Amino acid sequence: MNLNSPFMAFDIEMIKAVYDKMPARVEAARSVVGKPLTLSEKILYTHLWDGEAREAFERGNSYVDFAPDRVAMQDATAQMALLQFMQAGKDKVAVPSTAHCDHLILAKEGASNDLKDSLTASGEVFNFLESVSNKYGIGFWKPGAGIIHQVVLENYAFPGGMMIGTDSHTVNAGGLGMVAIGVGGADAVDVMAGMAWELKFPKLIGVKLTGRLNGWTSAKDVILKVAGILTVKGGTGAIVEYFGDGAESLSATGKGTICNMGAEIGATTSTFGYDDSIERYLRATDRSDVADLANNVRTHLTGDAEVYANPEQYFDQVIEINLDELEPHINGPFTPDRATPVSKMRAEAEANDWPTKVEWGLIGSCTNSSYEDLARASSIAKQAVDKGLKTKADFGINPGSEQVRYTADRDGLIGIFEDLDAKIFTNACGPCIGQWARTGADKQEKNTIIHSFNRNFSKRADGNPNTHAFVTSPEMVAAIAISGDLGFNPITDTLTNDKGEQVKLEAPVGDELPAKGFAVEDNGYKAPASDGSGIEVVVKSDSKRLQLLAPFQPWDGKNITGAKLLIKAFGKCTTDHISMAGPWLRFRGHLDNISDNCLIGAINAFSQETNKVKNQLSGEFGAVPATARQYKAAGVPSIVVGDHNYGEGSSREHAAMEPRFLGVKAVLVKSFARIHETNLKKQGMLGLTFATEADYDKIQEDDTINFVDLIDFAPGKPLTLEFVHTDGSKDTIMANHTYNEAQIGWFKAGSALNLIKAEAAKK
Ligand code: MIC
Ligand code: SF4
Repeated sequence: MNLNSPFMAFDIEMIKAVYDKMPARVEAARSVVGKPLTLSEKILYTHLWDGEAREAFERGNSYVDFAPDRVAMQDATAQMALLQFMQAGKDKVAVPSTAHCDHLILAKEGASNDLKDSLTASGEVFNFLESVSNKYGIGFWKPGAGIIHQVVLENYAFPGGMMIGTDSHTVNAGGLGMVAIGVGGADAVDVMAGMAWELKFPKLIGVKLTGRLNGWTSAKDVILKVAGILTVKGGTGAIVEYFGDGAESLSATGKGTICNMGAEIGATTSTFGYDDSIERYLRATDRSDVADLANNVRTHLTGDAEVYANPEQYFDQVIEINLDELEPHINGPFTPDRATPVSKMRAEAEANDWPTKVEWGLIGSCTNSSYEDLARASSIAKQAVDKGLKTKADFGINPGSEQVRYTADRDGLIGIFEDLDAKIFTNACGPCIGQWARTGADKQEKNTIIHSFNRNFSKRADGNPNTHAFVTSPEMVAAIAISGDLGFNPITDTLTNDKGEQVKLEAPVGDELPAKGFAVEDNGYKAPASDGSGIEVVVKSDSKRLQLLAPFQPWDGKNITGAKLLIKAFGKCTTDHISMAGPWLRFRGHLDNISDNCLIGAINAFSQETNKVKNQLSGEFGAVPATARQYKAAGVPSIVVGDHNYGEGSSREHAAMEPRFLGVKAVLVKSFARIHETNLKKQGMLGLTFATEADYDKIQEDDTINFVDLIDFAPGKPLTLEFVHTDGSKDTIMANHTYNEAQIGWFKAGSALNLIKAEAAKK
């Protein structure tokens, strides 16, 4: 282990401590549960806050306190997380934590210019993150170091550990056998402040993988297929545990990619048992000491044999996928669960009138540009060069980390892409999060792009609602970018080369790990000061990018009455609809400014329009944020109504803080995505669900809303709301909630942070 590496002594001691306690905790859990255990249970029980195994928790229902081992934050969410942490009254983080600058970097011309421009444009934010990290003992990864999840996989993830991160794709670390969960910043504050972290004990979905990937099929296709089976809601409240021979045959980064996109099916997280491929990856990334420690407790780092032999008895749901038969998939457009096997794409596209001419192929996003991915995709690019083909679509690549980029460059992979005129963007999120200066996007033309990212919600990559974005494996992105045709099936189809000949692309090949080992000159890490007490964190009062937080007001103890309906959102309302990313990322540290994007992407159920709602005070129609600000100024509370899986997608707590800041008191929906529901609770909002879904239809545009029994707010007791219509009639609607005693405390205090502050002040 290299002492200058970011992997500090602090971590190895922490990992030892986890492995020391694991055997006894697993044994105790096995005896109280009274049956063999899945891997997920072993990790969860090992990380119980009080360490006390007790009778089986009710899966999907019991709130349980956990003690995660570490925290990771990315720049776009770290700002809010750390602005909150600064208020928690602590000198230092209680567990190893890192901040990663990856989201705020534009993709335009290519890495060197783009990175320079982004350093200028977002320097204030990067400096803020660097100085807060330095002060509070947080490891800092500077812009260009890589995408948080690739960097975590390379440096911090370890089998059997538990981590949380302020990004929904934190789940990526499941690829190394962790239970890694995406959360809002307020949850991260709990753990960094040394407090317990609460989660509903998850349900368990087992995915048995048999066979072996072959030909054009890649790890990405496993999750594209699973997404098709489970849909964007099917994993809600569950850990997806992969096992079987097929699982063991996958590379560690491939496993990471599968776990990663578990976020797209709403899963709490996904994980794989420790095996040889994970061990190989640990050793290849300079962590032989971790592999040795893991080998000592190897049997605890995977599910019990009985579980995997009879999974139906131990998991709530079991899915089986035979990798021998799995076809490459392309998912989309507009939702990541619309799964189409490559062989059916042409017919699907024609039937649905999706443009088949592909304008851009993009490789990147989390671990979708690992060394293995770049190696396999470059093998396709190389064939194109050798066979006299050019890309018909534009082609761009964001390597996953500087270590991956440097190594891929040394091994000639980057050069191959460049021979094909690909643009190499920064080691960062780039187009995946809308940080893409795509020429012509403002014309809003109907067009198709294909990428290896996870998400393809409307407007996500380039802001154009008419861009049809499709998700596929990196190697398939390369093939389709070369053909320029969404319907191209490389398994059967040929392409015409510069001599007019018909040529075929052979199936991709590529090393799982670099034969000559990984290398890097500057990995981009900056260790924090050992004593940060003298460091001053400066936030300028006139800054447009950063704003210190003012506490939200506590509940006044009264029923909320006379509230107005701000918007009844129709259909899909993801966090991208509630708090758009792209250009708005620049305000992630400034609550007032970013609130101007509040719900601007949500579809108004009464008009099917976006960002146009009725202001009940003036009778006029206006933008959602402006209307909310008018209600707030008039002292009128408001509420938001929504459909199913409201708040799907990202972990960004801005989607909860903005409405809170703008005076919204409650969000009443058919169902919530997990992270968003917690974020609402943490920020002192009421997150409620219709007891009778059909009541959604009763809500009218001019409604005034009164809570009838909020003063009796108690766990397990539904709330009663009156919707008074303009004709004087009213509907009484029952709303369920999942608040426990402590969470009701957050609501009463105005936010969870207000409680932490009050505690800190007592000491
Ligand atoms: C995303 O992929 O949507 C993001 C950007 O990484 C988000 C976090 C964010 O909104 O900052 C996520 O997935 O949590
Ligand atoms: Fe970044 Fe995209 Fe991964 Fe989110 S999904 S962390 S935006 S690369």
